[in-house]
Amino acid sequence: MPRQTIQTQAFSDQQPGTSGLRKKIAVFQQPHYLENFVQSIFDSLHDFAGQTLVLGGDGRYGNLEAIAVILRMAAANGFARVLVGRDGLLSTPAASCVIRKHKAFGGIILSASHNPGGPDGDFGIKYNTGNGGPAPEKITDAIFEHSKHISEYHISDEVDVVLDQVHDFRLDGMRVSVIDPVTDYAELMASLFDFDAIATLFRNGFRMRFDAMHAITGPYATEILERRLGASVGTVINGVPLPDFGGGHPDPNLTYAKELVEEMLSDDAPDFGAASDGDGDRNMVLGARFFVTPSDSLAVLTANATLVPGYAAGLAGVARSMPTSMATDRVAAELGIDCFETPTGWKFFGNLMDAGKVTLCGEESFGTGSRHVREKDGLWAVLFWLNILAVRQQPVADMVREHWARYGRNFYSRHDYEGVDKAGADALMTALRARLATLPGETFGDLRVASADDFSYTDPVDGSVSTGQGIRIGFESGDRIVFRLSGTGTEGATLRVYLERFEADMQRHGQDTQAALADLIVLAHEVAGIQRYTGRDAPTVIT
Ligand code: VG1
Ligand code: CO
Repeated sequence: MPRQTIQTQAFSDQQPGTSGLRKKIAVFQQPHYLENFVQSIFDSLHDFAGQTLVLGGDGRYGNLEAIAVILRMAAANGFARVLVGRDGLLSTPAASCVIRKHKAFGGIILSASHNPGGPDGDFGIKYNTGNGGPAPEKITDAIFEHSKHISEYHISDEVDVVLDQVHDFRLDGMRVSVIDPVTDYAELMASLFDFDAIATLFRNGFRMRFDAMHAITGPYATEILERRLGASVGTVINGVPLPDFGGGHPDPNLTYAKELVEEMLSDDAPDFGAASDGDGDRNMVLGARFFVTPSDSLAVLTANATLVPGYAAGLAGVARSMPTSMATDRVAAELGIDCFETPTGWKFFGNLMDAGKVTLCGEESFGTGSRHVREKDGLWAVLFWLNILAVRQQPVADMVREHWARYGRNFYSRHDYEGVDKAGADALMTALRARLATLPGETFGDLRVASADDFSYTDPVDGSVSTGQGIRIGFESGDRIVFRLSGTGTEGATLRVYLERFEADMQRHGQDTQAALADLIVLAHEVAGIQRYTGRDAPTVIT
């Protein structure tokens, strides 16, 4: 067989505990860098000879070149078959779907999610296991260990890789099946949602805008929304995946999805708007002149799940990440189902789903998902909303206001301080941690601290413990402030401050969110010394 074993020197700098590698593309372009990481993945897996691997990415700069290298390495390492998306494309949730449907051994997804792409942008790679979900810490830690000691990798010399058409070919004895990236995923969606009801909604004049932000969801949204559900052509904007995402930042929030937000706030706004991120696992939804916070979105989906065919039998339970607002908790309590609170990041939900403990889960960062795959799923959430809207025949804003009237409203906002000095951000967290024991009982204006801790989570399924997951300060009023540092940024540090206030009084539901949280925002600055440690007096992004 024409293959080589290349001598290499380890220099992978993956952070232990993170589910993949996310770096500037220039870092990935160093000789042997990608190869080292891929070989470290393969070296961490057992008994995959003769098995199938799934492979695809979000189409960003460097995607196709990396796919070709990984195919050659998969062949040289003994995989029997690779399922790869046409043009090297697969959204993160579609990769999860394909792994599960075809009972693959695992999958490699190339993406840095919402981080910018292009020659100066970021690149990323992650491994998902046979359940379709992100590799658990056991595997990511093994990958990290291997990457520190790796001395050689295996790669085939065959370079004939044709990915622009659906077909099968042989690469050094390994079968490569180029699949349509959308088909399996679209079928799964059709099995969960009432496509006829949604199609009728569109036929009756319901208007929607979906901003794919020149990232991976364009082909998925165009096929499902426009072709299968009959939404008018042009419903999907920025629908062609571009290597640099058109110079944009494919993070579906009020700052970066500007074009969509402007239209949705205008007088002539469509009935429904949505956007997705770089790799298609997150979503933002809006009604006409109405923004739905991701935390409220999870609560609304939970409350209305039985209106959707795939969830008509009810939910086993729900889960939210710790910084996500507690709106869903009250819905779960009323439904009499469990609501789990997990650390930030999707992998914690996977165990709960595999064990059948939860059906829906979500994060405040626009990530929502369910047991249908083992990743969060942007377009799935959009279809869930459409299905509910088709049944309830109500504007988005009315539906959410009704929800608040029934369950109360959680005013909620996340303030991000992006690209701050790492040392300063670390010092801020260290200083906060040092005060945890003495904070309870302290008063700030009208607010008295009831509890303060650094969130730690014991997985109810496998008993593993994750510590240092974010500082939460709870007040006697029920208000809450959470501080944590981002684990996904590649420049400096990002401080995230999460603010939450429950409001049962209907009269105050109409209030502006930032105004409703004003005293908590001031307090967050005071208690953490944000300006002192970061030099910033205002956040970069407010959600
Ligand atoms: C952010 C979000 C988190 C999300 C993660 C991955 O992490 O806060 O909720 O799971 O991104 O999202 P962090 O550590 O920067 O706060 V993505 O779309 O990579 O898929
Ligand atoms: Co993402």
